[in-house]
Amino acid sequence: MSKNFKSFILLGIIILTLGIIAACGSDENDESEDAGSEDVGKAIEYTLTGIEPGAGITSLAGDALEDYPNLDGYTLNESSTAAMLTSLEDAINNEEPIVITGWTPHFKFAKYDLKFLEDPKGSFGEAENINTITRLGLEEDMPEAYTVLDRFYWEVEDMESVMLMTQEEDMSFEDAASKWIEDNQDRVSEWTEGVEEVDGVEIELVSTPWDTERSSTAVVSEVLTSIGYTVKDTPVDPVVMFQAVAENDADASVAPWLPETHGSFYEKYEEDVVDLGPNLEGAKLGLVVPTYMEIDSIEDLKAKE
Ligand code: PBE
Repeated sequence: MSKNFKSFILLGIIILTLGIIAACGSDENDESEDAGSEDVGKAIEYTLTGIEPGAGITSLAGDALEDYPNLDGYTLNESSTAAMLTSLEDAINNEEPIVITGWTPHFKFAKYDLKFLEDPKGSFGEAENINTITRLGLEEDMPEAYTVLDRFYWEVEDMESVMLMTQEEDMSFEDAASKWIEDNQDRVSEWTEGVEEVDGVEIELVSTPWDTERSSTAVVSEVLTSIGYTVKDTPVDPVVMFQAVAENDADASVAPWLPETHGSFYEKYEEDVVDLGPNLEGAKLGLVVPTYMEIDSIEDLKAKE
């Protein structure tokens, strides 16, 4: 066989092989593109990974299941925030699809690459705030505490920095709050300026168990303690929090998420609490997925067949 002929055959084989590889490759691509949104529902077994049954976001996710016809037949797996975070981490480690009920501020957005799914029907609301509420009569009974609570206002980044200290430096919320106060003396002194000290008066705060509220309540508790209050803080379910303030079992809370998350509880007790407005603006909640998932909107979740 001539050398040229051998080269010719070899070239032929190479071209053929490349052709086959290219064909296989493009087939695979086509399939995975389809799988991108078509199989997400199936792959997650038509289940959204939720958190505690008593959370406001759990009832909003329930609304979303009603609002979106494509979510007909999907279920919300209610468990706990810790269980949701474990499932999220497992899914991310295996690059598997997962849809969680998620919110920010929360460290999961710093730790993982996540995105909110667009919510064209607005089931999860739009701009969400965290408000301060007090019981009726607190202004007359404890004017010093009322003034501090009324002035308490901070930014998303402030709350995040407290939460991050507890995560990354393994600090307690109390220690992280003290550190934040130490680093933000000017801000804190604006809240306490001109407020007279009290002598051990007891004040009862009520809050919820999530990191956001552990952070804010720890900061406010420490500031109230610094002007002489003896502060008691009880974390409870959101509905119980509103009830406690409305029924004078607690003096105040810096934990209500409004207008949407705890809106239905707020409406129930609105007449019996004093709403001091937002202590933080720019919270958000919705359905959240890892960025490697191709879907962008709740409407991209394919209906169960
Ligand atoms: N959260 C965090 C709570 C409030 C704070 C959004 C999980 C909820 O849904 O009630």
